[in-house]
Amino acid sequence: MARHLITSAIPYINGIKHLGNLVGSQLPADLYARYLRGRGHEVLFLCATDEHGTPAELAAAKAGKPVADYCAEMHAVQAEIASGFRLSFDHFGRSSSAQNKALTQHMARRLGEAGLIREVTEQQMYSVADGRFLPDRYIEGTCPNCGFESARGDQCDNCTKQLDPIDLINPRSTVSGSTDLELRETKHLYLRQSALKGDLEAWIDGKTNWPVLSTSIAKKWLNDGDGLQDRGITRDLAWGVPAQFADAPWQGMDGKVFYVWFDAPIEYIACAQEWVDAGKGADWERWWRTDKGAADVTYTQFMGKDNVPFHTLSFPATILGSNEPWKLVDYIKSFNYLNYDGGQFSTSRGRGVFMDQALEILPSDYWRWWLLSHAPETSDAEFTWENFQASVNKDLADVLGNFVSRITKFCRSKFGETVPEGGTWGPQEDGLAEALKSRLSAYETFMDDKEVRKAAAELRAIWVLGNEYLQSAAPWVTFKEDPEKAAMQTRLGLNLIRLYANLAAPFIPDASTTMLTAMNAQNADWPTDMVEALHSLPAGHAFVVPEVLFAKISDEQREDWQMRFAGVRT
Ligand code: B3M
Ligand code: ZN
Repeated sequence: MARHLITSAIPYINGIKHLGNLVGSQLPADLYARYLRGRGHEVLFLCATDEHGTPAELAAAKAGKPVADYCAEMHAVQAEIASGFRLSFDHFGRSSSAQNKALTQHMARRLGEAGLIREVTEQQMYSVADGRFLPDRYIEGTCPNCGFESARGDQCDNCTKQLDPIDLINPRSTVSGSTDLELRETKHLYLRQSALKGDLEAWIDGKTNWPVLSTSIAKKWLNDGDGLQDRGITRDLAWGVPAQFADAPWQGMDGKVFYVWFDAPIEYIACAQEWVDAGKGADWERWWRTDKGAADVTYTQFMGKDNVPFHTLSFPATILGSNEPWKLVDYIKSFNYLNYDGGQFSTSRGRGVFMDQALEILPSDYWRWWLLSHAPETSDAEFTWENFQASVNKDLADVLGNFVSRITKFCRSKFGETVPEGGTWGPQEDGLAEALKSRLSAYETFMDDKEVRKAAAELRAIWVLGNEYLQSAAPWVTFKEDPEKAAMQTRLGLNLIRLYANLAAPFIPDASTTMLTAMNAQNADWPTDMVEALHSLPAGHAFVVPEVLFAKISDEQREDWQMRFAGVRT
């Protein structure tokens, strides 16, 4: 039994996320966490809301609420939706927690004491109309790198380049739209990332098994020297972790806070403390401190590609620079973007399906299955309603759902609701067990490797094997001349349901529970021996015919939803 720490990128607090956000971090992280738990490993799976910085301030202002109240409300909303999607976080924390404040200040102090922080008096964009400095998202303009016209002050969404507000071409205030901006002097703290370049390079070079998407982005910023410019880690904002504190190794930072991207990843650690303080765990250090047991932990992070520079360079710079034995990430699984029906998901324009809306129209398993089986791993992927309808109807309703309903109903009609007795396996059954065994081993390999799409395809192939068996064994025909043989075939079919419930649990946990409950086999373990697994429900074991597992999506529903989600969320 191994120990696995898993984190998903922590979603910004400002509003409900769309399905593209979900499939880029939280959902695949949940898949992996469920899989590893299913295999008997010890897992700590953490996520939180990212509550500081300009996204939160701007959203709270728009909602007309004090930012602390806004964050508390939105945290509850996001937690509720996460549980609707069955995201099995051990804790869903908040980056505005007292734990994160203390740890962020501690990290900053360590970096300062190590000589890795510079105090810089610089010119910053000040909006005369708004009477304030314009950090990060308070300012928008044209990206100097790729020409994208709505690049934000902190990062270009188009090319992922990390930016400084003064880099933008034709800048404007996002508060008032004003272009009456001028440079004014203000003091900030800079993290001397450049001093850590060698260490970071050596560390990234050692990660030969990472997805190319993760290492290529890291190396791109390392090699052109760009990502490793020293970075300002404070902002002229009111909401955040105060940059001036009791034992700070600097003065004159009153009224300023740490940059949201400085404290957000530290929340991964603070979240484990929150988990303990909430009474859910006993010891967070054995997950995070390599001197206190975390050396045996495997740490995997999940995130969208735009977050990669911060996790491959900035956060490791904080950890390495602290010179304390914090656990560094072992594997970064990153995702491309999911597009929506010929364009992009757009939070501002309400284009696409948002997490709350998705759950209003269909149960979470439908979404989980489609999203994971189409995860944007090697390239961007696209959600279309036609494709969604086809996948749900075929994979879930026809292949899996139909198998379950056919065999359970057949058994009930001929043998009653208990696993029937009699007959012994022949070559066909041996062959099926062999085929399942090799597919299971491929499935495990893909899951271990976090190859989400390939794992989904393998799981589907496992379901197909059962259908093919049932089709050719045809117990409803066999029954007429050889009822004993039909009983054996049916018994095997019922055992397949249990097996499928088990293997599918990471993808479709609710359907899995329904299947296990119907088979009266709630405490099923991950199969280690296929022949044994296919005999685990013995003759005489009671079961019930479950409700329809998956309803098909009609053309009418599809057209209706297509219209409804085409734009402008109300
Ligand atoms: N909140 C960006 C995002 O939601 C950011 C991730 C932080 S991970 C430490 O995509
Ligand atoms: Zn750009």
